[in-house]
Amino acid sequence: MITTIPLNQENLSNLPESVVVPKYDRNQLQAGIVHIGVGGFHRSHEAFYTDEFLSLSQSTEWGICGMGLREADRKIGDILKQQDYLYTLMVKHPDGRQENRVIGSIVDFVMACDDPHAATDKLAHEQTKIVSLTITEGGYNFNAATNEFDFSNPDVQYDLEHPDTPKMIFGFLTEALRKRRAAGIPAFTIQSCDNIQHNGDMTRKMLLAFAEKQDPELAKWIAAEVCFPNAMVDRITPVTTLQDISDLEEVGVQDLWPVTCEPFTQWIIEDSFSNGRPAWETVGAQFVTDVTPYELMKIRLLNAGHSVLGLLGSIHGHETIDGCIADPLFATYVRRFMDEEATPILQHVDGIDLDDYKSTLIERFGNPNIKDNLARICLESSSKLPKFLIPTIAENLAKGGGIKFATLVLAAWCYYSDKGINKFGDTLDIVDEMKDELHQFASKTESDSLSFLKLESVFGDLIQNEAFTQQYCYSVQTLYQNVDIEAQMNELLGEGVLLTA
Ligand code: CS2
Repeated sequence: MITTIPLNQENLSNLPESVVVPKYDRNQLQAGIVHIGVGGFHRSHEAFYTDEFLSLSQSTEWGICGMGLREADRKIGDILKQQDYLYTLMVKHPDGRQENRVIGSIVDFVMACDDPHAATDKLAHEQTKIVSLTITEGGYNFNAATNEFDFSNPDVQYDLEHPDTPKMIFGFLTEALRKRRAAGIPAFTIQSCDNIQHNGDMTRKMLLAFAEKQDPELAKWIAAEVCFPNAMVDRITPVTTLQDISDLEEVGVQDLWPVTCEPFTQWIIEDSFSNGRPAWETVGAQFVTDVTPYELMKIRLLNAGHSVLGLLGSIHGHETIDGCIADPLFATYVRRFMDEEATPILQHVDGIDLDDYKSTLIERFGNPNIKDNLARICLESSSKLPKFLIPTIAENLAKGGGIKFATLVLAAWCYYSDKGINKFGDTLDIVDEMKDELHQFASKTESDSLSFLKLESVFGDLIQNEAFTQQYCYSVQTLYQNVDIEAQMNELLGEGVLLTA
């Protein structure tokens, strides 16, 4: 019989020897970082790097306080609290090996929506040196049609009028910075960890748009004092399943919400911090002066590759990314998309061989122990595709490059949003803030093939390009006539050898 030990600080020394535990004194840690949006990715990435850093250094200033702005964050906050903010990272190797490591870098959690004053006090505290964010691609309140901050959002309107009881991220950051300026405390760095090209610049632009409307003087101070480093972040982190929880129990650890991830991890950051930072370079992060080529490479190959497999695979009836890669048709399709459409418009990346990078991506996608569900990949596609895939189409159109592989993905997305079923008629679980709008535009496709593309806040002006609309009409009409996505993929690939996993 295996004894299962509940995870908490007191039990750390009783956990099975195979489980790595933090050896540093967590009681001494101050929270130099407040992280907003503690999901799986933060826990497998920044919190992991920081745990590694704390294990190697004598530092006491770089613990992490998690912060939740939305009701949906309560569950993770409560569980972390119950476990003294500890959790297990289960790193799953392709050969079946699994490393279990308890991460100790998170030392506190604040539910900001319960007490906005306390939350902005925490952010404004002089010990807080970095505010990092994983608020998802859609969290930046950016309108793709106008390229500007979206002031029509009711929460933005509320926050503009209620500076001291904000609801959304930009209201919280602005109020906290106002308090810091008033108290003569230096500004914190705002560090985005979302998959957006120039994520730091995007955060800066959005925050300044909001702050200028609310308090132009403060906006000037923010512009001068706050650093927003751009960064490329990478580690595939599937949604935790009940099976993961019981697998960990088999090992002897009772953790109510562990995180699973692949062994690969990468973090490339521009070294621009307002108020100090952990020496993350000592634990594998890379500091560079310009992150542009790295982020383009990652977003346009990995994230876009995921979306290609996610949407085509969902309609075909695949369930996971590794399931797609085990299917030679899908493995070949995604690689051809990468080689023929995404790569030609990428910049040269110093020290990186793009062919190797893509081969590694296919191997990572194929890790049979990372059961990365297509539902996670397709989640919030309306904020992902405008960042991951549509720019590749637009740039290829401008430069005369190929677009057929990516265009079929948009046609598949239309079918997916319209019908919400796969080719067998099974219902797909669609989660998207724009689900209703997507459905509304997609559902007119049978009478107007271009209807879906009229959703300007997602597709921008793609509909104006004739070369694109021709290809799109062909794909969407063929798909609606016969939902045999496989036939269209085969047709686009033409004669050629299929990759085998
Ligand atoms: C995925 C990412 O959300 C998505 O669609 O592509 O979460 C991806 O797994 C990570 O960016 C990997 O670093």
